[in-house]
Amino acid sequence: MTPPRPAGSSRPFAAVPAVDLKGGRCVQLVGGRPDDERVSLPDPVAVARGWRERGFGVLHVVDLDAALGSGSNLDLVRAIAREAPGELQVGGGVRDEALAAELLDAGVDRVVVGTRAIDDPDWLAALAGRHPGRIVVAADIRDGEVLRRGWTEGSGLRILEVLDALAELPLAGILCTDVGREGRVEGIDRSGVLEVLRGTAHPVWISGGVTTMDELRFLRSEGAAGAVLGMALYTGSLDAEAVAHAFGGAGAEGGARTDAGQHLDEGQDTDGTNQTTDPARTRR
Ligand code: AMZ
Repeated sequence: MTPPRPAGSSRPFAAVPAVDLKGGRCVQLVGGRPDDERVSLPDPVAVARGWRERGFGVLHVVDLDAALGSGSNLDLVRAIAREAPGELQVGGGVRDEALAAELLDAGVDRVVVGTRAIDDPDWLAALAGRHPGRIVVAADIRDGEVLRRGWTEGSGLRILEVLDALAELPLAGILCTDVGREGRVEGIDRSGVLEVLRGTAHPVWISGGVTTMDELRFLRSEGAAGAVLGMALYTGSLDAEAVAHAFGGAGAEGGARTDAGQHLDEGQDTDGTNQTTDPARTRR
């Protein structure tokens, strides 16, 4: 097993807006439940472009229909890669190598794989071996158990055992979403996050409930590769420009780390933007 990362790692950190696709729209769900849709925007490509324009170097796109087995938004993913260029990670419904390869060919930097990665370790090892540094495993959890199939089923596996099993693979990293916190804008479970960060030497993106600049500073100082931001950005709880300025520029791999955020105080975190003209802020 590879040694866990030391606390205070200087690995670059990126705050990464989520663009979750469902029925051709950009949505935000609570706890990943399709019946609890709080944000629904008609033009995901415009939303993605909006995040780029605000200064986010990395975007995280999830095809929720594909993750839930109810359809595909692949054309939209391709359009985002083409029309909102920049560092991009994409997941949801990647259950065969052909789709992973197609996404990489379309300009996606990292492909996120959940269900099949958990169900089929041999397939994952082959995939990671063929695309070293390009595959992220989604180890999304509720009460420490790793979930599968659009978070509708448990796997019976605990997060730390999954992290151990992944230690030797040439992955781009691990995405860990705290499903019980996703969409609630109530903050992260810091001790749970630390357990995950200390349980693996792979880069880790944390997702689910990230709500404040202080949490972003915490995740950066504890050595996370990034934080995927959803509801807090879409509802304006987190100020997009302040986040992008402080944490948006560094790619997960090798981008220049910006420390500008350390010069902002909490008062500055929430001012200075025109939220009404931003398509990504429009709630419908
Ligand atoms: O919101 C959900 N119900 C949901 C979601 N956002 N279910 C899965 N996912 C994401 C995971 C990961 O990025 O966080 O889909 C990806 C994994 O999909 P799959 O199909 O490989 O398990």
